[in-house]
Amino acid sequence: MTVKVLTIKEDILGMNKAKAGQNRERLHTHGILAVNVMSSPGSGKTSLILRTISGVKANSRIAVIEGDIASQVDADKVHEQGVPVIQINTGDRCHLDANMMEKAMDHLALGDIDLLLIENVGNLVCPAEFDLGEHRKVMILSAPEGDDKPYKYPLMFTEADVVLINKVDLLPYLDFDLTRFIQVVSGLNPKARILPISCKTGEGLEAWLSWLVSEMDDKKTVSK
Ligand SMILES: Nc1nc2c(ncn2[C@@H]2O[C@H](COP(=O)(O)OP(=O)(O)O)[C@@H](O)[C@H]2O)c(=O)[nH]1
Ligand SMILES: [Mg+2]
Ligand SMILES: [Zn+2]
Repeated sequence: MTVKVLTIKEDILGMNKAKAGQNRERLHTHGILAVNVMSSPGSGKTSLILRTISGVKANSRIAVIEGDIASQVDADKVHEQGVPVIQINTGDRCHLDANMMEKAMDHLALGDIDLLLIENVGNLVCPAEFDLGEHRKVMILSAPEGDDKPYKYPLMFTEADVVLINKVDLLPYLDFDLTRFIQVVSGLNPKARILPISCKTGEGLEAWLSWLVSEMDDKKTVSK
């Protein structure tokens, strides 16, 4: 019985991977950079997306896919910024998958998008396992969550291209050891870019935005 369950899980991930490949191909055709933003609930995914929209919308066409178990509160905030947004309600699922991503893409004018930001369901566990067809994975760990999370949720940290440490404006009130955290994450994932930010004060966001713009430029060059 146990072996059967493992087989099913492998099949699900295998099928997801195949669909993710199709999504990536479709994004590539349109020269779109897709970024999957993952974190626990409340770490600052929506805040980062809103900051990113104001940082790049003058020069780039953005669209957003919002993943939540229920509600459209985050999508409403993005919509207020005049950016196309699709809300996926996952119901009983605690992560987005490539099928959901495909359905959301069906409702977007892909020819009019340079950057597709995807806010995954708030969860530090399984979103890291499901490829959506995105090009880059970004994870946010907010300082109040504690500096021990890379030990407890290593996959999320090893999969991420960028690890953003959000809410650094709160560091004076916390026991979060920034130096140790950066050392541990670098040990797990030497390629990850690790950037301390505050979506409240704007600290560190320039480095994040310049990484994103350079990724978009690379994508455009590759798609030509
Ligand atoms: N102090 C502080 N609060 C923040 C920061 N970023 C987000 N928040 C707050 O954290 C809460 C959750 O943020 P949200 O972006 O909705 O998180 P999400 O659930 O990951 O999308 C909100 O009350 C935000 O105002 C930050 O850098 N500093
Ligand atoms: Mg949110
Ligand atoms: Zn899940």
